[in-house]
Amino acid sequence: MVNTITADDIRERFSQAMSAMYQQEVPQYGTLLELVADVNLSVLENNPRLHQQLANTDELARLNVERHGAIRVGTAAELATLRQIFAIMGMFPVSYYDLSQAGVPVHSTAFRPIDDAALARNPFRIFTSLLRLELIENTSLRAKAAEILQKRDIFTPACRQLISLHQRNGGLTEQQGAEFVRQALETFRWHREATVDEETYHALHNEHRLIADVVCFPGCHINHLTPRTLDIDRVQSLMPEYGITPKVLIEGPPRRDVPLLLRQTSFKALDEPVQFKGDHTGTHTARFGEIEQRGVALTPKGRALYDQLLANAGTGKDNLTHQLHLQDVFRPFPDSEMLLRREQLAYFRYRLTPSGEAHRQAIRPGDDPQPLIERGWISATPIIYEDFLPVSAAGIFQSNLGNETQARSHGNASKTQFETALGCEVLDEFTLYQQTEDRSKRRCGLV
Ligand code: OOG
Ligand code: NI
Repeated sequence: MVNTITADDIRERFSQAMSAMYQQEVPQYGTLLELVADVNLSVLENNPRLHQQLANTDELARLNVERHGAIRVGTAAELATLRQIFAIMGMFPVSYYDLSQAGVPVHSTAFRPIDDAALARNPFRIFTSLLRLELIENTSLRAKAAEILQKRDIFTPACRQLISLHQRNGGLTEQQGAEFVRQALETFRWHREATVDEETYHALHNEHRLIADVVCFPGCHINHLTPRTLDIDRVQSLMPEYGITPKVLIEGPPRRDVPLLLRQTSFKALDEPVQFKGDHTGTHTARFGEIEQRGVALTPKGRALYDQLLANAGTGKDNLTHQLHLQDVFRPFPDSEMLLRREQLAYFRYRLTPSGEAHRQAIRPGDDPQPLIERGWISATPIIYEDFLPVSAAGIFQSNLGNETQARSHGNASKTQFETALGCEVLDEFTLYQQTEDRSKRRCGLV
């Protein structure tokens, strides 16, 4: 095909277009981007070792473009079409998250790039939730919600045509790619005109605020777009100075010398004017802001320890008490790259240094990397966690649903049901990290 545009290029353009649109829709997001950029710059200035490490691992360039967004859809067909759209952008479903345990009637996956080069270029991710209508207890309301969802098409006709064109031709031209980005973006735009009357909105809202959010609008509006910071504690404490009110607690692990997994915080959802059918107006809270700090991806062993410690921690009333308590609770978790590596708690990327290159023939498959690292032949850097944490996601959902939403269990996880809706299996995150580590070892001659 002549003049094809790559999936990486389409994703890059789409994430830029999405960020520009969200800045228009939610001006506080622009302020948040400035704050995060300022803090990242000062962290790098004060920490030359981190600066060097990020530069060496191609992480520096991606930092300023790194975002994740979140959307919620209502039907299996919508989810399956999204899978095709994201595939065109080189994003694939990784992991299954059951949020029903936290009283949120959805289950989710994250669409994201999976190979090293694509992640280094632009690791844009979309946390995507599917509403579980079967969890609406009131049967007539459930039927009504299903009927409303059946009637809508959240994709533009041109977007559908470009998806088919991509499937037929195995790619898009530059011009088609640009048009695809424009058309796909429409699905994620905020619409102040609801598709239902005020009464229906309130009936669905009373069942669960999230149900109204998914069912009552003509698209699946992006509900937040999250930049990545290198110091989340600093951003959280500076937010009020920038006119932003953060949620009380930072979710996830405590601050560490070697950051683990993912830490997140958000600011409250906005009250936005809505026009209902039949000429009534009201408000809806949908969109909010979030920031995150990413750390090393944990192995199943590391993750089990993390989950166990976090379960013991509970939640504190204010962030300072909570963080100090978490620091205490996490003491058994080793906090040096060397120990995390030796105890196989986290994944690392191995590289030959220039002197390692010179001694390549002395390195044998099966060699213990540790002495080679000490000799300066091999460097090992943490593999960044690219996924999400269900407990953290639940905390983010909850804080933006209003704290009146108490946790209630909604039955069993239903991964198979989710995959049927999606039209394929979700990828296993641990397998992906293990493959990345193994590939890097192979390049060094260690396996
Ligand atoms: C998604 C919340 C989860 C995260 O970063 O964990 C999430 C939503 O509210 O739709 O985005
Ligand atoms: Ni998020």
